[in-house]
Amino acid sequence: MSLPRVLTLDADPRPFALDTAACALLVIDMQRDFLEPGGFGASLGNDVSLLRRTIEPTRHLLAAWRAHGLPVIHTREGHDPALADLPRSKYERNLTGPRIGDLGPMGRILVRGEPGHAIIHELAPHAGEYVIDKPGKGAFWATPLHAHLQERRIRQLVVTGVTTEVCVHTTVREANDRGYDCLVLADATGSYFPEFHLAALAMIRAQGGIFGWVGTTAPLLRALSS
Ligand code: C5J
Repeated sequence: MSLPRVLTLDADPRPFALDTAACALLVIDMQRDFLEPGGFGASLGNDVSLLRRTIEPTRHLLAAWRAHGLPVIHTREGHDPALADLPRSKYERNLTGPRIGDLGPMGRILVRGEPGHAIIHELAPHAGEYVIDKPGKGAFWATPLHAHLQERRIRQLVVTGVTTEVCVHTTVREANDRGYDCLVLADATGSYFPEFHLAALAMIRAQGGIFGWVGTTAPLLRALSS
């Protein structure tokens, strides 16, 4: 099934004209460390079950997106086993629970190669999809993401993942400053704090879309299937 070059999608503050020849789906940090008990999110005292509502919309979107051979990029937050890329400030931030690098039920917390660092099985990357490991909250900092997108002439990002106000927001701000248009999907992004989720989305679409656009998966799924 061939797609029109441009899909016009309902979004705020105005419709988003998705250029199917210059876009990628960016799935941020859908890792066991954030979505399952015993990982990094839980170590900070969060109720990780609050993020699970994002899984089904993202799974459906991935299936529809992949059916057209459109590019998918996954990110994973984490650190190398020696913690050489872990700033002291980030390490010391958690005063109460186990810290990054400590052993938990899913291996060492937020460390690459450990079971908790993996993307949840429901959204596991397919062969050939680009997986970016990032030490920070933003997917552009200390990663090859910008070069990867530039090489492929990608100018638009459809953004999903967790958490809305931390890694999604940081990445969207970084992308915006580098000239990418971002459409952030509300039902496929989530936070441990529902009020932060809403506020973060409001910040993106405010002031005429100061950082980007906010939509949902439904119009995109309809456009991809029609
Ligand atoms: C956090 C993230 N919340 N992926 N990381 O520390 O949003």
